[in-house]
Amino acid sequence: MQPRCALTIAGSDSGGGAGVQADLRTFSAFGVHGTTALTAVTAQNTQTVRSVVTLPPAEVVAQVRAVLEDFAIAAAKTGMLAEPAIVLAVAELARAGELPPLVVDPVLVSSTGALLLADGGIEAYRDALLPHALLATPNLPEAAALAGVDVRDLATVEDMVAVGRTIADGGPRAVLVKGGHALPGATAAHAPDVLILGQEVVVLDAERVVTRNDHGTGCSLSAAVVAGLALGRELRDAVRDAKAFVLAGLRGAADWQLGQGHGPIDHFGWGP
Ligand code: PXL
Repeated sequence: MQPRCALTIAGSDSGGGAGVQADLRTFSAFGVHGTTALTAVTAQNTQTVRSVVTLPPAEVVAQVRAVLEDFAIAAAKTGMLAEPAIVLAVAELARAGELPPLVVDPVLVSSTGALLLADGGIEAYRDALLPHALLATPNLPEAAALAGVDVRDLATVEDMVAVGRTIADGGPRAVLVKGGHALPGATAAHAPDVLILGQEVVVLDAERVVTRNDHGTGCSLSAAVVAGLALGRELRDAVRDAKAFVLAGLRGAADWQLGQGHGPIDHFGWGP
């Protein structure tokens, strides 16, 4: 027996809560060996993103190829891609058939409100990268941006289904619209996600964990799906398991005080 391998194409969070740091912890929690193609270095902590340095797209591609040419990578994800040129470079790898099944987490802003994607990035995702995704995992603001609607118009589960279908029409095989960014007016005790899988709609309901320690939940969710896929699970089961994994992580870290702001979740069941 030896571990399966997965790849994350994402940015570094110096605070260790999100980005490749969260992805690698998630892969490890599933017993999957994680490889990385770094897109950007962020100087950040639990409170703020101070600065971002983006790597040249060619260097992102070089990392991806170095990994893919040596490891049997069973599944991959993208996180923070920072700039349209990097989105397009990854899309070209996917178009050329060089990438394994791909989960695209269309990262736009950090949980502390910093912009993590430059102008033109949304269009690059929509037109070039999403058509090659097995699964896209937008949260509500990201889903609204990708579908060209106002996030304030996403008020019900039915709205989430509609926006998910619009995004799915653009290419990804499946879309998971994440409700964690509270639907305005919806039941605040719940955080329903909606999975669009072809004609099928699966509503994944879960309690909302009230905590400031929510940094890296999106990264961890998409990484957990990738880990599940790498372990041979069906997409639907991988998504369910991933949601349960993040919920457990939120619960375990709910009272942690690592940093003064949005701390990380509990990837390893360390608990209170
Ligand atoms: O959660 C999105 C995200 C992705 N990648 C990096 C981040 C963040 C949020 O802060 O810092 C590097």
